[in-house]
Amino acid sequence: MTANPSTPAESALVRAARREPVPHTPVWFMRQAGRSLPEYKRVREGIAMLDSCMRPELVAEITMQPVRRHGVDAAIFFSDIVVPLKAVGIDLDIVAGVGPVVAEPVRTRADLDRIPELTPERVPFITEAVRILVAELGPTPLIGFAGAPFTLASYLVEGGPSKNHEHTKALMHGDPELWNDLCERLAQISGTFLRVQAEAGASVVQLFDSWVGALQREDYTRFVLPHSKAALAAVADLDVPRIHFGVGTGELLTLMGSAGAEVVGVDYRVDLRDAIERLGPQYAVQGNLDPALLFAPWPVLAERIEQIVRAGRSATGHIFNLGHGVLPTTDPEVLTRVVEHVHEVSRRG
Ligand code: 1CP
Repeated sequence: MTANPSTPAESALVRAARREPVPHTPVWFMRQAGRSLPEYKRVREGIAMLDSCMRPELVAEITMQPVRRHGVDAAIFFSDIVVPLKAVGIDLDIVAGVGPVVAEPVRTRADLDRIPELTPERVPFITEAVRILVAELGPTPLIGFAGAPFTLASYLVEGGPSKNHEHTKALMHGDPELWNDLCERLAQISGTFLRVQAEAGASVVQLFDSWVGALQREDYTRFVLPHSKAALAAVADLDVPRIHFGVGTGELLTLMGSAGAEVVGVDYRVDLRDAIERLGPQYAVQGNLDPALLFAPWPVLAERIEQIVRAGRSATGHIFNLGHGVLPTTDPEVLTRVVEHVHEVSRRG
C-alpha cells in the first residue's frame, strides 16, 4: 500500500476494486465529466455531442477536466453508451435536453438483422483517445465503460428515453427468442467496446445497466443476466477490475454481482450497509451518496459522507461515488469539497 502510487495498478481505486488495503477511500463521480463544468461547456460550444465523442483530443481534454479540478481518484472516459451503436451504423442522435433518440426503433427480426457486430476497426477514435489519456494521466486510473445489453436494448426498442420501458418489456415477454438474439448482439457490441478501451490502457471498466431496476429478479435472471455476463466476460482475461452498476437495483444486487463483476455499484436508495450485507465479502462496493444531497447545507452533506465512508469500512473494498450521476446544476465547488472530505475522513481511520 502506498500513498503515492507510480502506476494505476497501485492506485487506491484499483486496489479497492481488488479488495486490497488502501491509504484512503478512493472517490470519483459518475457523470463527473461534462455538464456541471463551465470549462466543459466552453470546449463543447458548437460541437454536437456525438461528434465530440469522435474527436480524440477533445475527448481527452474533457476527460481530464474533472481530474484537474476535483482531484478525483479516477478519470471516466468521456463518451456515451450509444457511441458503439452509432459506430455499427445505427441511425441515432443525442438530442440536447432529451438524450439518445433512435431514428427507427428496433422491434422486428429484420430490424435486428440490420445491426452488425462491432469490430475494433469501427472505433479507432476510441483507441486513440484512450492512449492519449493514459499517457497524460500517469498513475491515475482511467475507467472505460459501456452500456449493458438491457439498457442499450431499451433505447433501441423504445426509440429513445423511456419511463416505463413498455415496448422493451412487450418484446422481452412476447418474443423471447428475438429478445435473446438482440441482447446477444448487444452483448457482443458492449463487450467489444469494453475490450477496446481496456486493451488501449483503461485500468478499470464499468458496465452501466442504468434502467434494469425496472425488472424483478426472475425476469432479470432469465432475460438479462446471461447477456450482461457475456459482456463482462469479454474482458475477463485482461486483469481489469469490472464495476457493474444500475439504478434502483437494491433487489438485484447479488444477481448483478453474479454477472461477473468484482465491484457492484449501489444506488442511493439502498443503505450501503444493507448492500454490503446482501453482497457478502466477495465483492467490493461502489457508492452511494444521493446526488441531490450535493445541494444540501454542508454540515448535512459532510455527515452523510462520513456515514458512507464508515459504512464502506465494513466492505472488503469501497469506492466512494454518487448513487447515480452528477446533476447538471450541481455546484462544481461542492464536488471538490466532497473529494477532500472523503480523503480526509478515510485517512483519519
Ligand atoms: O463523466 C461522465 O460520466 C461522462 C461520460 C458519459 C457517460 C459515462 C456520458 C456523456 N454518458 C455516459 C453514460 C450514459 N449515457 C448512461 C449511463 C449512465 C447513467 O445512467 O447516467 C446513460 C443511460 C446514457 C444515455 C444518455 N446520454 C442520457 C440519458 C437519457 C435518459 O434516458 O434519461 C443522456 C442525457 C445522454 C447524453 C449525454 N451523455 C454524456 C453527456 C455529457 C450527455 C449530455 C449531452 C450534451 O451535453 O448535449
